Amino acid sequence: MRLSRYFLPILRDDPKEAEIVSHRLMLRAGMVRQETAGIYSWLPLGFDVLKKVEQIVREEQNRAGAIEVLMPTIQSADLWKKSGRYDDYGKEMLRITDRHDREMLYGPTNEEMITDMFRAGVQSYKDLPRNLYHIQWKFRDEIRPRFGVMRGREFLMKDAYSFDLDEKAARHSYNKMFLAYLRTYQRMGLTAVPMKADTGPIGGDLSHEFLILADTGESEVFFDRGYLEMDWQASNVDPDDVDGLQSTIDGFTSLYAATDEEHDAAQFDGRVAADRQVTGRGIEVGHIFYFGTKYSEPLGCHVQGPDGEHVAVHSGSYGVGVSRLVGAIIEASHDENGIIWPEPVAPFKVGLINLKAGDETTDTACDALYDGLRAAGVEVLYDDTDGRAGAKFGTMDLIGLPWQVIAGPRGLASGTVELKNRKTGEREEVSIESALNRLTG
Ligand code: 5CA
Repeated sequence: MRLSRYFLPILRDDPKEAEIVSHRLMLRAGMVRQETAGIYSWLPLGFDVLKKVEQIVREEQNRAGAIEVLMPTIQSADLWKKSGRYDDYGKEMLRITDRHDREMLYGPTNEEMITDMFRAGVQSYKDLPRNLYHIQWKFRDEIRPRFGVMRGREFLMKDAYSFDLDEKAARHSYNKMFLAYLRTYQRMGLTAVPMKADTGPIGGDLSHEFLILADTGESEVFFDRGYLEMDWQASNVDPDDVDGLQSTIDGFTSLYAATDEEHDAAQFDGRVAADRQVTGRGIEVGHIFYFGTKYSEPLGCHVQGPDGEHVAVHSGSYGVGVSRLVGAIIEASHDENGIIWPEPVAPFKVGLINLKAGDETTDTACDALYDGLRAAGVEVLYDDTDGRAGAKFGTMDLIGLPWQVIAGPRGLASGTVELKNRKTGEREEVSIESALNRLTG
């Protein structure tokens, strides 16, 4: 992409409404625009990251055996009245009346709808287990939307729902999602710590939140340092091995980890040596629940069991805050100059800076780099504008692409360009060919 043809409305100054760094950087880097309280447009740079985050979530859900569907954003109130949550949800639910005076709502979550969909589509225990998910916009009329996309009113969530014959099978489905979550966050460069959680309005008796450490997080967290040392990708447990997976998950959850809601200071001190205690703040990037038959009973989601009896299916729901993750990744990865994207979610891998647009040698070298990178499938943002060098450097650092290639007449006179790593700040003078080799290898 040539910057001269892109839409990147950079802000020079810090927007005063932004209280936390990710919100400030997302506005300054032209990633999002607030349309009204807690509701954002995603501009090209932000939308690109959102799609990459979404795709990692999707791949790990599919790997865990979940099947993608797409449910609507607008729901009828009827099912919510059956489950009893139409009143429970209170003012957080955006209620709408259609032209026939029918009560509708903008979905804050989809337990009711998916349970009804599943009920209509299955008859027998042979149709179990299943896990269906979608990635769809939600609306919650939060009292205090704040921190940009971190606590929005409209936000993108991945929500998966598992259906099983009994509690043991449902726990296995829960464990599969647990593992998928750890892999998902790690692929985005995040260390997410699983913590036992309160189930709130979703209900149920087994629940974990996944939190990443950040000073601006909304929850206070207390956990064993061991969580920061675990490598979730390395766990090669067979996800279909029920007992093997359970013991892997037991291992992951054996160390102390709790948010302020569940924290027990005496246990923390008893179980975790002082030099291994981590306390701080965390951002909740996912939340999983096992709630048994809470929705299948009132909504009549039964199957015929092996002995011909009718049994209510056991369910869980599994949420990932997809749009929140974009802000959370920035909270975890930035410096005083701007964002530092982990490569798997970077909007472009390379930022190519032409220091003297219009100069024939520099243009030719940049074109060769641009074409060479694109031919190898590398995403590159080419700053081909005639701006000042200082402003160009500032913009590239702000938008945080992992690599910068800086080409100007001085270096090119001796056949070199500068290769800069955004994260480490390391710079190297290399030939055009070796820059291409390094970035396409
Ligand atoms: N039905 C369940 C699981 S599918 C559910 O709704 N869980 S939740 O309420 O915990 O939300 C799931 C995830 O969505 C949260 O972990 C959080 O990362 C994200 N989320 C929740 N509320 C917001 C919000 N207002 N803005 C941005 N992300 C949010």
